[in-house]
Order: sequence, then structure tokens, then C-alpha cells
Amino acid sequence: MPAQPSDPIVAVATAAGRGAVGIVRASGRDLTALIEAVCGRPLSARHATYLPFLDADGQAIDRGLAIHFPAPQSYTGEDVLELQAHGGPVVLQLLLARCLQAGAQMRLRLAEPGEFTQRAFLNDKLDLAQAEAVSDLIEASTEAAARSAGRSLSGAFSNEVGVLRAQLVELRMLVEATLDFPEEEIDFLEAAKARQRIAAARATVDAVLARARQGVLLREGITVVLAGQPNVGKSSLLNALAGAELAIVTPVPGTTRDKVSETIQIEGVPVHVVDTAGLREGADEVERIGISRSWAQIEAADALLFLHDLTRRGEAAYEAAEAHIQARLPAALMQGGRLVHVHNKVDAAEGLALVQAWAEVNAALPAALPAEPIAERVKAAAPTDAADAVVLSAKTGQGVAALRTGLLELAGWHAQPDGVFIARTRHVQALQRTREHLAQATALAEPAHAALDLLAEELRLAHDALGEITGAFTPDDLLGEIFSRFCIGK
Ligand SMILES: Nc1nc2c(ncn2[C@@H]2O[C@H](COP(=O)(O)OP(=O)(O)O)[C@@H](O)[C@H]2O)c(=O)[nH]1
Ligand SMILES: [Mg+2]
Repeated sequence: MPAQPSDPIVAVATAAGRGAVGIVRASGRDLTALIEAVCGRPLSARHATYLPFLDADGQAIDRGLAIHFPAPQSYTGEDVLELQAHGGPVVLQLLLARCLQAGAQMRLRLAEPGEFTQRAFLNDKLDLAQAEAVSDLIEASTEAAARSAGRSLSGAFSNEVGVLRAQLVELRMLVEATLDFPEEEIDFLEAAKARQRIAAARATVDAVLARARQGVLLREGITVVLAGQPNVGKSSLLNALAGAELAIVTPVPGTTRDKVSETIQIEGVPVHVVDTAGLREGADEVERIGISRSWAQIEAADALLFLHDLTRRGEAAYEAAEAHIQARLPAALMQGGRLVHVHNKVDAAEGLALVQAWAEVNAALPAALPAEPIAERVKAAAPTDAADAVVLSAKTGQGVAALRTGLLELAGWHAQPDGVFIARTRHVQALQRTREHLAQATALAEPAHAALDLLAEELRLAHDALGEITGAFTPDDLLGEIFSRFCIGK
């Protein structure tokens, strides 16, 4: 018989590698036989018992704590056994193998990624948004992301969705109850204040949507690519941006921490900063490979920092190369306001270059003003609001703080010290669909062309879209996809 979703499962629950403690965890409908075999005796519920973990010959593999969480009071809602052993990879593999052997009769098998949490979801221990928050908490790359994942896990997001759902349920009941009396449609809409109720639901969905968008930002962050000619200061700016935070950041998933990219955080928002090979013509074969990779990274960027060297302004070759790069920049980046011109090396620049740069970041100042006083002002310049051009020095750090603020704005972050819950793109999409159906519903509730049956259908669709967030209406393949991204043992 093939593996069944209901078979008991087991996995090492702690991270690979050596540690003080390592945990093997099993979950199933009835683990009595497994407990008897590995622990040599029954365990009292939710009590830690120090004992030897036994192999098939009754010899101790290791000694540690065993805890039995009888169903349904456990993480998965099933019988759960936790064996806390010494945290060595070999010990844990021995213990895991022993469990599989001892549980063969009951069809105990290795857990798939996320399968423990999936069972918690299927047994109504968590809704889907909470289950996702488990993974997001584990994956969180900043403190703010971790805290907001904690809020989602404890149900903050689900509760807001629940409030909205209650509004929709009430509306649907009213509308569907009136469907049988078509001649009273208009009266009904008035009497039930249907339009006001729809408007209230729309206001709620807008509020939840705004917060969910912030949550997505906290979870996913933005990818900012540094590009420009060789030697304009890209790598220096990466270091300046990373600055003192290097110690508490984690690398972008999938890349090694080779100084080519760093994840920094700005007010808790993860910002993945990617350094690229300098763009130029006439490079040799090897360099050309690097340059074509730079262009690929530019295409994929959420925001592009196009670096310019103020000390080389006016040099014919430099300017020609700038124009060449500018012409190739993806239109989408420029139209979306996601291109920031960074005029670097302000500490070493002088004269006209400064005047022009300043004129670009602050169009209010005419470029033709006498050079020197302006140059002084630029050197001491306060941060500007302009997000699309900044003057800075990667060397001295002047203007870098303004750039960081600009990046947050560009990302669409509104400081909300508390109350942000983690969210995913699929949540935002579901909320958007809810919103669209409510907009349709508004039109259908207008006295001039009120159509109750169509209105009822739009409300049902809005309700279903909302249900996808918490898992009330979620296709199985989506569930599979969500849980497969978890780590093994969770
Ligand atoms: N004076 C000054 N020099 C800088 C600044 N930023 C970078 N440099 C220098 O410019 C040169 C090239 O910098 P680098 O970061 O390697 O440029 P990249 O090729 O674009 O990565 C180095 O000698 C840096 O020290 C700056 O803000 N001011
Ligand atoms: Mg470099």
C-alpha cells in the first residue's frame, strides 16, 4: 500500500548539525506501541521523563527526555511523542532509524516537509494563515518580521479576516433571505441598509489590505540592485548601507555570503542589496559574462540604484558611457519610479559637477547659480525628499541615511511600530479579489439597477475569496505547495 496521509510520521525536528539537544518527533493517531518500544514503558501525559532510548536489543542508544502529548492536546492534534536526545547528527539518525523500525508495524514513516503543521491545520489547531506564519516565523530575516509573524501566528491576521467575513456573512444572509420576494428588492435594500453595509465591508477590506501589504513587505523585503560603470563606488555603497548591521543580517536565500549581496534591514524591512559587475563596453570575455549577469539582475530588481561618479562628470568617455547605460535601462523601472540616481563621491567632487547634481536632486535650485556657495551647501546638504536622485558619499556616509529613508518610501513602507502582521502575496491577492467583488456588489445594489440575485452571487464570491486566506476554501494543490516549502520536522 502506498504511504497514506494518515500514517504516523516521524522526523528530526531540530536543525541539522551539532547542538546541546536534538529532538526526534513523531505524530500519529496512536503511538502507544512506539512509546512502549523506544521508551520501555508508558509515559504520563505531558510530563518530561528522563529515560534511556532503547534499541531493538534493549540497549540504550542515548538517554534523554521523553514527552507524550496525547491527542488532541498536541501541536498536530494527534498523539505526539517528543524524544529530546543529545544533539549529534549520528545519535539523532540512530534514534530516528530506531523509531522507524519500532513503528514499522503501525506504518510509521518519515514526515514530508511541513507535514506536522499540515496536520495541525487539518485538525483545526491552526488556520492556514497561522500555519503559514509558523514557516514565516522560522524564516524571518529581521526582528520586525519575526514579531509580525508571531502576531499572525497568534491569530491577529486571521481575526481581522474573521471580522470581515462576519460582515459578509451577515450581508449574504440578508440578501439571500430576500431573494424569494423579488418585488421587495428595493425596499429591502433600503430597510437593511445594504448599501451602507457593503460600504462598511469595503472600508474594512481596504484597511486589512493596506496592513497585509505591509506584512508582505516585512516578509519578502525588496531587492535593490546597485549598478553603474566600474569604479563609481557600488561596492563601497553596499558596505556603507550594510554598515554596522552586518552582524545581524542574514544572506539572501540562495546566495552565498560572498559580499556580492547583503540583506540589511531598514526599520525592520529586509532589503536585499545586490552588488553587480561594472557596466562597460569593450570588456574581455570573462568580464562580459559578469556584465550580462548585471543586466539580468537589473531586470529583476524591485529598485535600481544607478550610481554616478561626481568626480568624473564632464569627462567625454564617462558621459558617453553613462548615456549608453541610461538608454538600456528597463522602461518598467523608470516608469514605476523604481530608479534612483545616486551621485556618489560628493566628498571629493567640486565645482560644476556639484551644482548640476544638486540641481538634479532639487529642481527648485537653478543649475546656473555660482558654483562655490552651492558646493558648500551640497557638502552640508540636508537629506532631500526626492526619492529619484540622491547626492551622497559612500566614503564618508553623508547622504546614506537619506538614501535608506528613500528606499523605505520607495518600497511603500509606512512605519507602523506595532500591529503589523506577516502576510503573503497570495493573501493580498485574495483580499484584492474580495475587494473587486464588493465593488461589483456596490454597483448591483444601486436603486436604479438593483439585481438581488447578481448581488448575492458577488457577495458569495467575495466570501469565497476571503476563505482562501484562512483555508476554508483552499484547493488541495495550493495546500500542498504551501506546506512543501516548510522545513522537515515542522
Ligand atoms: N572619495 C570617494 N571615493 C570613493 C567613494 N566611494 C567609492 N570611492 C572610491 O572609488 C573607488 C571605486 O570604489 P568601488 O566601491 O570599488 O567601486 P565599484 O567598482 O563601483 O564597486 C575606490 O577607490 C573607492 O575607495 C566616495 O564616496 N568618495
Ligand atoms: Mg565593485
